[in-house]
Amino acid sequence: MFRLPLAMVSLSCLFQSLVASNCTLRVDSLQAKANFSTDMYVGQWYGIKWFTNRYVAPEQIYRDFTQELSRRQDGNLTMTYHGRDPVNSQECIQFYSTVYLTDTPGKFRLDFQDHGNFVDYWVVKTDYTNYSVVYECSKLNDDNTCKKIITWVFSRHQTLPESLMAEVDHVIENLCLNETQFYTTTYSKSCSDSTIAESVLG
Ligand SMILES: *[C@@H]1O[C@H](CO)[C@@H](O)[C@H](O)[C@H]1NC(C)=O
Ligand SMILES: *[C@@H]1O[C@H](CO)[C@@H](O)[C@H](O)[C@H]1NC(C)=O
Ligand SMILES: *[C@@H]1O[C@H](CO)[C@@H](O)[C@H](O)[C@H]1NC(C)=O
Ligand SMILES: *[C@@H]1O[C@H](CO)[C@@H](O)[C@H](O)[C@H]1NC(C)=O
Ligand SMILES: CC(=O)N[C@H]1CO[C@H](CO)[C@@H](O)[C@@H]1O
Repeated sequence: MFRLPLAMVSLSCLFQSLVASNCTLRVDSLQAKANFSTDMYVGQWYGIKWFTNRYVAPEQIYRDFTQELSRRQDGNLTMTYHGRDPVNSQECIQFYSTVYLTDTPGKFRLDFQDHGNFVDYWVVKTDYTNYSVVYECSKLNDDNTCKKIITWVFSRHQTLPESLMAEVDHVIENLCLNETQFYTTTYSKSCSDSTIAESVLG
């Protein structure tokens, strides 16, 4: 779901053309949630739906997908991912990334699996207790539009009430994305039980 083989990237232009056509988002005009509070934002978030303009293989569309942010001693964050591969083993996967604070609250730099591949990880909208919309851009075009986008809609629960989904869809529209092109995350059996998370984070 995250870093795809290069051969697949060439398909991305196909997907790009599906993005709402009369709307262009310049990444440098995008603002993070005003007065963002990292301390209110940390904790577990359930993936509700997500979009990418790159090809995604079926086994990369994880079920039971969560991201959990926790503070490290130096003030930066650790992101713990949990999810279930729906195609192969159906087993839970787990991995980590480091999320660095920047001078702008809400605009993080994510070092995916700590391999030194940094992406912008920007919380554009959240109310902290119910939902969050995150814009992830890993490559810019020359005109400051984003070439490689992942956009996440998260909830503090496995679902999101209709009224909040409407708010979220409005945010998605303002990101020049089309909500009908989002993948929905399904939940069956949690991969992030607190017992698992605790034993791992120790
Ligand atoms: C969103 O995508 C759907 C299905 O691909 C398409 O029918 C619709 O016209 C798109 N909406 C916009 C605003 O581009
Ligand atoms: C598309 O954008 C142009 C220029 O911003 C605007 O005049 C036009 O009304 C837009 N069309 C639609 C269908 O939104
Ligand atoms: C952000 O904080 C400033 C100063 O505390 C306040 O004046 C402003 O209204 C806040 N903005 C939002 C959107 O909450
Ligand atoms: C985060 O990590 C960077 C780079 O190691 C470090 O300079 C910084 O002090 C850390 N803490 C915060 C809050 O940015
Ligand atoms: C609309 C809605 O469901 N809002 C909820 C957001 O989260 C707070 C705290 O859990 C709830 O009290 C609200 O009902």
